[in-house]
Amino acid sequence: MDKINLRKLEELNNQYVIKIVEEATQLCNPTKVTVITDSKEDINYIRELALAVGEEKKLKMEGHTVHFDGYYDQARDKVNTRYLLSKDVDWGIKVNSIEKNKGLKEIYSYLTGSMAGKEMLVRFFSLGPTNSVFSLKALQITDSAYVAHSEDLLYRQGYEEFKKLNGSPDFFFFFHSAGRLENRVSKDVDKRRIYIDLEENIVYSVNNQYAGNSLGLKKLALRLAIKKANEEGWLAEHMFIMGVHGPNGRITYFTGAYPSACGKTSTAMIPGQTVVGDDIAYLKKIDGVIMAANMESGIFGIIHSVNSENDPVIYQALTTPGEVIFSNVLINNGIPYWGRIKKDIPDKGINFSGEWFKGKKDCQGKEIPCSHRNARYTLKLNELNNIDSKANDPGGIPVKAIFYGGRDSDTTIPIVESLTWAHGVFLGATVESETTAATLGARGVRKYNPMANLDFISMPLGTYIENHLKFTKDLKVIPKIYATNYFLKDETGKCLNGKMDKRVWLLWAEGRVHNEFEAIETPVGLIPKYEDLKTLFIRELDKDYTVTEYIQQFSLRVVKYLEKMERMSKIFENIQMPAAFTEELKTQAERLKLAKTKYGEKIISPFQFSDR
Ligand code: SPV
Ligand code: MN
Repeated sequence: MDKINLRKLEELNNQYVIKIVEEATQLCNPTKVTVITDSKEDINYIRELALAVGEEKKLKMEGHTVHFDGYYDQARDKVNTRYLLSKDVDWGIKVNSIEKNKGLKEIYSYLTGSMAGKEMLVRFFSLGPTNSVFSLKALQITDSAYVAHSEDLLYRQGYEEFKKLNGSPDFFFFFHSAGRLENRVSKDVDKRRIYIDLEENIVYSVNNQYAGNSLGLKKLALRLAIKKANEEGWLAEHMFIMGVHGPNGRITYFTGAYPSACGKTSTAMIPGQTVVGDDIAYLKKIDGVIMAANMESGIFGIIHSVNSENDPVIYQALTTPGEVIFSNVLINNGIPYWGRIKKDIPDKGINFSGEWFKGKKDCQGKEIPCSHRNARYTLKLNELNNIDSKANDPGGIPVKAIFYGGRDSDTTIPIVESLTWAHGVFLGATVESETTAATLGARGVRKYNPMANLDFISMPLGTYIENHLKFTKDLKVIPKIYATNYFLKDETGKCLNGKMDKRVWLLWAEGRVHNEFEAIETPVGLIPKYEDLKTLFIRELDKDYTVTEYIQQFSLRVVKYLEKMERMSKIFENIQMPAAFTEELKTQAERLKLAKTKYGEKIISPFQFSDR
């Protein structure tokens, strides 16, 4: 390391940081070590480096670049993401782990010499707003300028924040190497490993580039944060945060958890509302109120089917000058294209498979689409014209309602309000999402995903749920909880809702928070009245909402619901869950059975319940 870079490190007055950097340098053998501060020059250096080494290429539009991950490195690698554990754990969920010493030995062997001929970048970030009780410090070492650049767009600078640690080791450390490159993509993907050391707050990631694997601050930091939150009495969630704009300029803040590709970003981006964050939120109780902060400051969003109709705000940002990294899309003549863009897609170009042409097949004879289904865009939230004015508030944002959503074609109604907080926790804990044709494996298989956080829960599930249940203790205002389902279909397979209908669900919930609408009690929770939805559909979407639509969408498919309760009973049978949760499961099933007997029907119209 040269003197200038060494001085930048020394200014932090943190011997732990110095030791980590020294050891990483010895191990990985980079040609050069560059320490990046919060200065404009340093950040611009990263931007330029990503272009100079070819990890990103300039596109026609000012500020736009494209990056490609390897053909086999297009999504989170769940199989090779493992906890380093010194003894077995029983978390009640499948835990992917490796014996700690064995795992360390393996990952160290892959990291040895991994940066030969490359530059090691040392970066400092703040998870959550700076100067805030939410802020966690994160040190990232990587040999990928694309990773370092992406983190610039997605996280807040933390070099100055690190000085405030006063030499303490209380920070997360993410150690990444893309490994050997061929055509600028990781060559040894068979040796891709992501190993998480919860005891030391370190994540090692090697032989990969896809952001979900390589960017320590994203889902890898979430796993460390979930453990830390459990120890300190707060919550780290896979949630958006948004401002819902009610009548007369009123803004009510919501959070919402949805599994990947189930409408989380599109909810946070619904026209007319403002966004605070779209992926990860920290929730803390402050003066008797649940306050939430976005631990990120940008969006790493799925680009498939983003178009001017479905996602006008994002589409606008993706088609105007500004800093945007496109990944794994199709490039033709310096212009990016992707599936369902709703404009003509050229027959050829460069995509994640290299030179692409329409009809190109992979080695298994399967047609390669123009862009990968998990192709993404990365941008700063402040590139968007709907960013909320409190997005960076160090005190966080007061949460008035929480949404949970899955992907379910035949069971759950579009929106329901929980009867109580505990019932809401139950609704969140029993989220299911169906696999789509675009994900690996069979179509329509239901996957259970509590709080949409299953992949990241780094502790016993029962304790995690218990933490949610007791979170309302000493609260002055208890947020309302809603379960949504944007994917309900009729018996012919037709979707029962339009993409924008969620705007009405949000505004109905917003009105409920302010006691403006009555609701109908059903065995699964409180549902909207037809008249209120009719008014809201006209007010928000200028759409005539018919009684037939209401009946189709809000009838209780009671047999299907009971099947879901059965599935849940089976799943939770062998997991140690809090008594309050088990009680909710039991009583909801009982209420459903009672209704089935009382009305003698498989499907019960919402009007039956309102006539009581
Ligand atoms: C998700 O899959 O939930 C994402 C993208 O937000 S990733 O960074 O891959 O986790
Ligand atoms: Mn996510």
